Amino acid sequence: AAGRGRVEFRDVSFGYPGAEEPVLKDISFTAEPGRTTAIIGSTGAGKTTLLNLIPRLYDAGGGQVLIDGVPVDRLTREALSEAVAAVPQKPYLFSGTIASNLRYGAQGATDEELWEALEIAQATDFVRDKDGGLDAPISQGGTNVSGGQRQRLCIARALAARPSVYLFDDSFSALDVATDARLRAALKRSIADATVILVAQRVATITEADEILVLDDGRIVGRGTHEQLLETNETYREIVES
Ligand code: M5T
Ligand code: MG
Repeated sequence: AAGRGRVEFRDVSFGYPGAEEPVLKDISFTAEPGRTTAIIGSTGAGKTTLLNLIPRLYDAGGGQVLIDGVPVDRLTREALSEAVAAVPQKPYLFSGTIASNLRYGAQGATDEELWEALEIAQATDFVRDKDGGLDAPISQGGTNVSGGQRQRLCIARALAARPSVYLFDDSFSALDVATDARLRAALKRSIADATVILVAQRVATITEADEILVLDDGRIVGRGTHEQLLETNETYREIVES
């Protein structure tokens, strides 16, 4: 992975082409390596949009997004895809095999490395149970595996790429509470040095974050730990208590 993976937003604004209202306004924060930064906010607040600016699915309209001090639009596509792995809100699998899906972004990974990624993603059991194991077929869109299995395969794909920055967009939502907890504990051990930015709805996922950003209508309206925000931030209380 390139650099150490410090992600910084400086006064970032963004609006979708053709839309009048910006979706993100004056966004500034730093996500440090070795730390988990959680983003919460109601539906439509701009969480996915914010994450998508990091791998340049879109470019910021104003301000800058930087990785290790370098604006993302000055990094090559290769450097950027080496540095950042994103698990999208609607994780996508391609037609092929489990292995070919996991190697997307990690062409050189050995089978052993793929099994390691699956182990962390809590996906070993169901892959082992599939006819063919790593070579089991996946249909276009991953329609032959469940939503939760799809999520875990996409998490394993991100792990196999060994980036310095992980983006998880609501990536644990289809998992039951116990699997979610095991997965996050395994992640904590195995990617302890990486920068993790995650969007989550489940309170347990958020409370462990080192810093939480509360997004409301495209602005950061609060930041801090779970305890700090519970005391100081009305929007946060409404979200976690709903
Ligand atoms: C934020 C609008 C969306 C909403 C706002 C992806 C996308 C979003 N939007 C567009 O106009 N075009 C697009 O392609 O932008 O949307 P978001 O970033 O998807 O919000 P979220 O991730 O916080 O919401 P959710 O439902 O995932 O919790 O006005 O219409
Ligand atoms: Mg979203």
